[in-house]
Amino acid sequence: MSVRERTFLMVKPDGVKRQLIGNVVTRLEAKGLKLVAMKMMQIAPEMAEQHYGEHKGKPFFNGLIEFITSGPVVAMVWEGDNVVEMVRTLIGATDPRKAGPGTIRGDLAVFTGKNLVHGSDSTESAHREINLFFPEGGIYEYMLPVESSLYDE
Ligand code: IDP
Ligand code: MG
Repeated sequence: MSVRERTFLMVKPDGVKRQLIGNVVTRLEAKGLKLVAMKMMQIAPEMAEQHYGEHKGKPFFNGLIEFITSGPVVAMVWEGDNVVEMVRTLIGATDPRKAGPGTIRGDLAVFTGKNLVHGSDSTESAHREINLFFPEGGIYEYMLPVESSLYDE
């Protein structure tokens, strides 16, 4: 059995306003990933700066903080084998013009500053981001009836 992981996925304000929450969730559900936490919220500037701390000082940083705090987002935790890498693959490249067809950004977005979703880039980032967005916990454990059809175990 490979390692069952968790990752943080967020539908950004552009995705909420474009009514693509369901589209994003459907793609991950259809893949066989398990949704274990979800909430709609508006991110405070301090939290946004913490979340995107690695980009502080870059030319797009201020615009990114303004954008990510501009409206509600949907924060989620997904679980599955190698889910961190798998979700990044399903999301596609940061620049939607370079994101492959079949990916969320490749299929649904056209501009880097409005690329619909965020996904953790490593297990360390996932751990940090899940703690930042779900400090109260509220992450559920349950079995999917399809798990025996998804995994060889
Ligand atoms: P990622 O979301 O694919 O992990 P990062 O490089 O971590 O991409 O950048 C975080 C977010 O900052 C991107 O999703 C995008 O919204 C925004 N961003 C990154 N690079 C640029 C840029 O060159 N111009 C404008 N926005 C950018
Ligand atoms: Mg990133």
